[in-house]
Amino acid sequence: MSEAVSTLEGWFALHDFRSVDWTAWTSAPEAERQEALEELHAFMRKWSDVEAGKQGSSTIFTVVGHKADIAFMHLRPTLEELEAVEAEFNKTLFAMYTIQNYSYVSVVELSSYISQAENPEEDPAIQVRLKPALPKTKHVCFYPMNKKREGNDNWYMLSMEERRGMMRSHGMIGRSYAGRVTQIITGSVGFDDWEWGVTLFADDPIVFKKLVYEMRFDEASARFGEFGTFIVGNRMTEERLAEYFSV
Ligand code: 76R
Repeated sequence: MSEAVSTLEGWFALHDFRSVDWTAWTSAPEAERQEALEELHAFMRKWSDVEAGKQGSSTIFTVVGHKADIAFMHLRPTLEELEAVEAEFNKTLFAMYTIQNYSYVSVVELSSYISQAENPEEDPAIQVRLKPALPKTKHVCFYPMNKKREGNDNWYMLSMEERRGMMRSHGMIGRSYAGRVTQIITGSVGFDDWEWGVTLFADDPIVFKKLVYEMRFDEASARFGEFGTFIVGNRMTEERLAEYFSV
């Protein structure tokens, strides 16, 4: 049996994708729409307090295309807290105008292919990656992925050295995008339908296309990458909320 790579786990993650029931929304009384938006504003303020207190992080983005209209990404220290944010939101007036059409449950993961921390609990650089404040970039891209397990292309049958070599090459490509993109890798084996969630943050959406395309030529992705649905969108700010939902 090949050696499993050891991983460090940080905050739990929920990606919560919602479609807006536009027919119900546009025909709702103005006062009700205002109340619903006020609730969402209140949540956004509460979530920034959670982030300031280093008890998690949340971001909202709008999704372009039919897959959803609005998406929430929450990071929290425990699965119970993650459930609580989702349940609290579900009880709002605003949530009644939404339909949850996709969600993804995972946990922030750092693997040890490239570097191994001596004492991760005490290492501030590791801790900030395991418990990150979500970047406030203009755009977000999310997709789930697997490493292939088929015939000669079985990632899980490779030796540690072979996998490490490929992850090194993968990391080098990633690093050439430093400053233009931030990736958060969340592991979801045992939690959701794919093995990882990939969430990318950038101010220029073309960077998502270039990075993902360049990686397709790299062995770790070319031979072993299997991808789910891609979702891309624009960060929602308190200022943009009124405009997006105005009727
Ligand atoms: O964490 C590190 O910085 C070390 C190097 C590194 C690892 C171990 C790294 C760097 N990644 C790692 C692990 Mn990654 N990553 C993806 C995708 O679309 C595709 O083809 C793949 C989707 C992107 C775009 C991306 C970007 N990475 C992983 C893993 C876990 C694999 C495992 O354990 O088997 C997956 C699934 C994955 C997928 N990667 C980077 C990036 C970028 C931009 C970097 C550089 C990060 C930096 O240096 O800041």
